[in-house]
Amino acid sequence: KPRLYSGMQPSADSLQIGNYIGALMQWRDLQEAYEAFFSVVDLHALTQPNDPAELRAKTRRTAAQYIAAGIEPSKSTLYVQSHVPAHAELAWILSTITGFGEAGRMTQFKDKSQRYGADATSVGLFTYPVLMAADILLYQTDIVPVGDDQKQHVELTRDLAERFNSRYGETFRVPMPVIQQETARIYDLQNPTAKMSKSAESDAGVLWLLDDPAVSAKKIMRAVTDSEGTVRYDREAKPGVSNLLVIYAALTGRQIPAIEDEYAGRGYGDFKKGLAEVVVNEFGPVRSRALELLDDPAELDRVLAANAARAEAVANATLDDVYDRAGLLRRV
Ligand code: AQP
Repeated sequence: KPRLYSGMQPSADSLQIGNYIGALMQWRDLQEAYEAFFSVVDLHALTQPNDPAELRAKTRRTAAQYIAAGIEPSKSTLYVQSHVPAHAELAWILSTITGFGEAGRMTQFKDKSQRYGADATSVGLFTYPVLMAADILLYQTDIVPVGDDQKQHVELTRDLAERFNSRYGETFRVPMPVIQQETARIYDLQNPTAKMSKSAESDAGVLWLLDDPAVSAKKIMRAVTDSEGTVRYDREAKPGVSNLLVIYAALTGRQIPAIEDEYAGRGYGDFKKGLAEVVVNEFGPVRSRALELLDDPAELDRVLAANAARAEAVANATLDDVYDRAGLLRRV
């Protein structure tokens, strides 16, 4: 089977519906046809300020939500990035073949460093894409399903793989990014031209996977719309309603025109009630399964340890080859 790699940062207590629709639902479908590696990228999360106890909790919570959303740890390799030391080790090697100017062109770094300010911008934030390249290349990955915003990082990964291969001989498989559809992009309910995000300033427009169903329903009823009153997809003129239609369609597997027809001549209130029901029905079981898993952290940790061992076997084989080719004297 071809290999697939993807991951998410444990940057909040709960994932949001954009992570679910844009990533988890696709991962769940892809895990049948691919040998998949899904990581909770805690080393990446360290590039933002973190409370240590909270980071640990968020890491477990993120893993529990992967499983609750249908990622099967017996089928896919679901592990915590820092459990496999090869990630940090390969990142170092790759950093030695990454140009300073090349890394400086990464738009996510430019955006984030501007947002954080000079004092909070670390070297780790700068080399984030190199660590991401290491994540992907360690597993001889064929495809990387990512959002549009990560495309540049996967391009860098490909460049680094090709550079290493031409300098030291064929070592890495060169991965392809699989960019998710625009219809899989979810926007903030209160600010529907901004991407819904775990780190949004206000949580009024964020639908959390682990929110109480009543809270999710209330957020949907309060979502920003427009004064036209027609349930119709038009991303430019009606970003709020269009976003709700995309969520509705993604969670039900229905086409947007069919949903528009169903709500033709009815107001936004009815439409929002319908969507709230869809969201609560979809998330209810995911939420209770995640909470159940979190009730037994020892068992969850055991699953993660077993999966890390599987990941490590693949990662270490690549790293060994890399060290050897790069000319590092091997310990006997
Ligand atoms: N709004 C979104 N719509 C569709 N997909 C989304 N993803 C995130 N937000 C949306 C996808 O979820 C995965 C999460 O990746 P990440 O945790 O590395 O960080 P991110 O993309 O930056 O997601 P967040 O939620 O906005 O997190 P923070 O606030 O921590 O940066 C990716 O596959 C992403 O495409």
